Amino acid sequence: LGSRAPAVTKSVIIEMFEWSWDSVAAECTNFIGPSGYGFVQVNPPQEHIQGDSWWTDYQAVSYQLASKHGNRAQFANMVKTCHNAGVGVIVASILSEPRLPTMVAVHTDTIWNHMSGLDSGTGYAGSSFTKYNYPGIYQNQDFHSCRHGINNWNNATEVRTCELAGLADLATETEYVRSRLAQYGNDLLSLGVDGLRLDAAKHMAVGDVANILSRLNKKGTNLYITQEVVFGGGQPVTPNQYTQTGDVQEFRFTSALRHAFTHSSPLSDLQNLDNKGWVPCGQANVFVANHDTERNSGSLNSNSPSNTYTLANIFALAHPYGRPTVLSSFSFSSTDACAPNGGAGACSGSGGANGWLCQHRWQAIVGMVGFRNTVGAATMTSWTAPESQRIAFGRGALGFVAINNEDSKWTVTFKTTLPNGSYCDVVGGKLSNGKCTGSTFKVSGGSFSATVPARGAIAIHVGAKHT
Ligand code: LM2
Ligand code: CA
Repeated sequence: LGSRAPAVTKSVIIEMFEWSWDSVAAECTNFIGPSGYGFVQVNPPQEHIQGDSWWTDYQAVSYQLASKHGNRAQFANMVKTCHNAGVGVIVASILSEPRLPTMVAVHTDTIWNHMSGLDSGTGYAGSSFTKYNYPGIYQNQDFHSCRHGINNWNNATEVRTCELAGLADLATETEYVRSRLAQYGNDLLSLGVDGLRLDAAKHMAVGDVANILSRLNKKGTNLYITQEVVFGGGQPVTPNQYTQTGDVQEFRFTSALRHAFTHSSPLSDLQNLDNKGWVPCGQANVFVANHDTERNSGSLNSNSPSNTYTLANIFALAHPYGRPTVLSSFSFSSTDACAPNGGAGACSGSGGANGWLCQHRWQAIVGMVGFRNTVGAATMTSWTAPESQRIAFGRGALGFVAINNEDSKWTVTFKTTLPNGSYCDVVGGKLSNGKCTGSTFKVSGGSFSATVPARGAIAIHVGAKHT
């Protein structure tokens, strides 16, 4: 890597779905920081209903930081540990960008739209509640008067004031609710949280979101906001309406990848994603799958055939559109099933352990994180798609990727603007102590020859180049 290489920025988020705070902290230190991820997104940390399903944490009952993932001290320790991640770990032995800072920023999934759906109960930390009455926090008048589910998604008022999945819907236009939600947000920020994923943002008016954000202490400095606004064809509430309050999760990207990688549409249609009417490139937060879509057929998931889940992740990390989130989740036989080991996430080597999938450790994925960190904002170059399910492109003179979503291997000579030299394929291996553990490709005079495996990919970049 020459001295004129651009400054590396770490842009990739991992959604650490259902990981406990202690296990996220350990993983930040052991792997996430040193391997080049920039951010972790963790589950909602506030007190929630009791129960055996993973989704109990989406039913808030108080703002105590006391959840099945850990208590306040553990949450604070996680943020601190991730901020200090990797200190003392030998970076070069894990990836090939030793100049990277190892700090990992922490984003918190944040529920501002609703409280719980149960009629009554006792929360995880002992708080009693009934629906519409959370003692000391909210009472009847703090909830919208539409006390039933959303029936008509073509009516913006219903989408914003009726009940998503029967969850008590907060009157986010009122002074008291806004101030209480901002107080919760500020509590998270006081513990060092760097960003918020606004759960169910679609179900809050943009003006309400803007108002609450304006009350946050860190607003305008370093706070990252990504908003969950699920696109629905023909609906009046759209993802693009939320760009004034932060990044927006672009679910059309998720479904386009599902269609393309399952051969329902040409992969080659995904060259330019800026002209599709989606959230603008600089504000889109994109993913192959999140915790909802991996369960509801909205996306590919780790059970998808023919390596398509991994190939789609390679695509998402290689393509310049949006800021990618990699899901790190667990295998499940029923969609409600809670996480293994009481949420104590665990990985092993380049894979998972105890039912945890540890997608963030898969070589193809972590290798592409290094690719993305290296290519930064470089424009797409040298696009080629000789067949609809075979694509390749460069990112300026910094990286090149080829994806073969066919059942037979693809032997080809690629044109590239990469400088001459020997490059390590980061999909199949890594450069470790100057040796590539996978295939090496030799660029000479603006081209290189390769055989891309059936349902496979190769990727090379100047950060993993033999000297
Ligand atoms: C989200 N984004 O807007 C989360 O990404 C999603 O995971 C949440 O649903 C949802 N919004 C509410 O925050 C999950 C889960 C649902 C579950 C809710 C609430 O996908 O299945 O709903 O959390 O825990 C469950 C029951 C549902 C019931 C509801 C209320 O599955 O049948 O509805 O609780 O008791 C009557
Ligand atoms: Ca609402």
